[in-house]
Amino acid sequence: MSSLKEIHDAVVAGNYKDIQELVKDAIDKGKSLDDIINNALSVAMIEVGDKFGSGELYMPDMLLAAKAMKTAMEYIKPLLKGSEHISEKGTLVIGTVKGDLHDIGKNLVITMAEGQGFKVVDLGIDVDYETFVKAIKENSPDIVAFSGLLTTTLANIPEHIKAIEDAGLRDKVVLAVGGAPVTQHFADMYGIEIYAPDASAAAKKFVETVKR
Ligand code: B12
Repeated sequence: MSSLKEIHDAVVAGNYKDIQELVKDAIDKGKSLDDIINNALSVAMIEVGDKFGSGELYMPDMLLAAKAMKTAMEYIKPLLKGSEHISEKGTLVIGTVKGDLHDIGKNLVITMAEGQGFKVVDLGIDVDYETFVKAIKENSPDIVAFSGLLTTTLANIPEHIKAIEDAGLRDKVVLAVGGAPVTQHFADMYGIEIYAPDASAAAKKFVETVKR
């Protein structure tokens, strides 16, 4: 079995105990970190979601898969920082939108942005409008990013933007949005400058934005 397939299967099975060993093994066999993240770990989480949606897996399975993913990233994160070349620095404020507790995708975006030399202010999950506004005032970020996985809570995005506008901060930051149900069309609808379907593409767009 290929090492990527083994990592993928371990995440789907929620096998957080062996995951770091499998990741180490894949790296030893010459797999790139990008390959491991995008073609094994992320793909596995999408599969878990699909299986949850179809009733093949249950909530405890999802939690175990999430734990396996996090455990893998704990191993990968320090390696990523050392290996990526630092092209440009900027500040990113990021949080999962109000009402939403998903943070795996957000944390991946953070890892990739840090790998590109960004200073990241992580506001965590279930972040309310005022917390974003306060963080912008305190950190003067180049980019403010919303992560959202639930269609219900993504409906709060206009309120998030309105709070930033009301505080007179909208023209001081570039906004970004992402998460499984988010599309380019969604971003365009609310005048959000950056959308990316995955963490690598997100980090690339962040770098392009601060270069301008
Ligand atoms: C793991 C998981 C959980 C875990 C979360 C653990 C954690 N710490 O995050 C737990 C078990 C807690 C959970 C709970 C729930 N979940 Co859930 N969950 C998932 C699952 C399986 C995977 C999400 C994930 O981590 N994906 C992997 C990461 C890497 O992908 P990602 O998040 O999309 O992020 C990538 C990109 O989107 C992008 N990105 C992400 N953020 C950003 C931000 C920016 C700025 C940019 C540019 C890019 C970007 O880059 C990331 C990396 O490549 C999804 C299924 C799915 N297909 O998404 C369901 C899913 C999102 N959950 C769902 C549901 C319904 C729930 C619950 C309501 C279940 C319940 N009945 O209680 C609760 C909600 C709790 C709450 N209030 O938030 C539904 C949502 C349906 C919908 N359309 O709204 C899904 C789609 C499952 C399904 N098929 O039904 N969940």
